[in-house]
Amino acid sequence: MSRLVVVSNRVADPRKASAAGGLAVALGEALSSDGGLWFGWSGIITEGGAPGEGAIHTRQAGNVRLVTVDLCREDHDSYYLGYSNGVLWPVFHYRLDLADFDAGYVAGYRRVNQMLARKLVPLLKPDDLIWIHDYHLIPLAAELRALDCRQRIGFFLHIPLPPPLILAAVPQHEWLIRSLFACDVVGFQSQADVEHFSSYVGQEAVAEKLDAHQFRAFGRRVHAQAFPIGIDVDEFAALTQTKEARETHAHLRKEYAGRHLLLGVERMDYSKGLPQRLKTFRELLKKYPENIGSATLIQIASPSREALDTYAGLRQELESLCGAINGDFGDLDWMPVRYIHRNVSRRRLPGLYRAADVALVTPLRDGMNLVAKEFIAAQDPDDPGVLVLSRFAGAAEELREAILVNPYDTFGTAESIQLALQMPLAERQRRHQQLLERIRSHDVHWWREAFLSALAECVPE
Ligand code: ADQ
Repeated sequence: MSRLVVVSNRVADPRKASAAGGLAVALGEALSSDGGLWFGWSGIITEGGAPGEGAIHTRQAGNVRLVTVDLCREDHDSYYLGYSNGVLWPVFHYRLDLADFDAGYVAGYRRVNQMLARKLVPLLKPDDLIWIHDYHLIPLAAELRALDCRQRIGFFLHIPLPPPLILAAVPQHEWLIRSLFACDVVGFQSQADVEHFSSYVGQEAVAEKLDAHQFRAFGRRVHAQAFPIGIDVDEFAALTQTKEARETHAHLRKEYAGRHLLLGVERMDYSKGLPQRLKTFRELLKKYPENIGSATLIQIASPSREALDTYAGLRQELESLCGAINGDFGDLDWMPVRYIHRNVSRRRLPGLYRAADVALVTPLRDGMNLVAKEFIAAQDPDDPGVLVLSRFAGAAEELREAILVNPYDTFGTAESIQLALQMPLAERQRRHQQLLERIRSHDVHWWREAFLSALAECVPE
């Protein structure tokens, strides 16, 4: 059997429950079942090191070998902060207004991808399956091929792929998509992403569509398909029974007895629609005053990418929105918003989800959104909470029984939240059962097997 080699920007010990970050959680699940090699950046930034060079570290974590590489400050700032998170992240989330097209970033992005390729090649075995993840590493497959790497290579994009005219705003768009054609399989989160890929390569690269999943362009053939990522449903459901989760659940249910609890959980990121959500919650209190004194929104937004100005600005905006709602509507014995700028431990999170009557998962754009799936898995089937989900999350393609909303429409979304708060038990149960079936049939194991089977079955050119 071929060995699995996973390459991603960050590497985590799969044996330890991960902190925030859907990718780390999902990859840990995928690798620990058969073991393999996990390769990426160590998270260490060295001051004064030479660009394009970095020390390599190796350690064993159960059946997974973790190999990581340090980055010097200059590489980190251009590859990670600059190009990955200052250009690709905003553009791929349709936020051209937030992109910083500094011409210097792409050189660092390319340099780091070249260095990672150079360090990875000597570790490879001839029949390895290489699985590269996410927007930080789009050119890596092409750099590996340039070093004569013949192994099968798959790439999975965790974030959305925007439509061609938005993608074309990135000055290096052609180079990025051409690099994907160095892979054998390219996976996306949703059918919408595949359609954007198909129209881009059709329009810009005059690609030939060979069959449902095969495209030929730039002199190579690639298999492109949607593989919607999932969670480990049984494991997550079991987590609701840990001591910490039960304590959290019991504590919240006691504190909010007779009241409604709404919940939002995410990294603090402008793609997650947090200001719009708070404005919607204000609208809910205004339009449906029966919620005053009886509905509380717990909003957990863990710190993320704070070195970037757009993220620091978002934090200030949220703090001011929360302060204004609490000031205008709060009372001595009730505060409408409890805002927490921290990570919640993974052992407590399921208890929190289970205690909530309504989850607000309302990103402006999201590749998939695992919080939506975790919320479903954590519910008590006899008395489940209701998922209010943005139609712009990749998860909305699958989770049709959620209440789908347009998060830009604060008025309409407030109406939908009111519906969710008043939904009769039988309807909550029916919707939850269908949603649970959906996340079970496309869980993280399905995701891994579907992607790796497509990769193992492809015939390299
Ligand atoms: P993220 O943007 O990080 O992931 P998401 O899919 O929701 O978004 O995953 C977040 C994960 O981190 C979840 O497992 C959640 O439980 C955890 N988490 C988030 N905030 C937390 C907090 N405050 N405390 C504790 N845990 C927290 C990217 C893409 C998504 C895609 C995933 C996986 O942006 O669209 O679904 O990768 O592919």
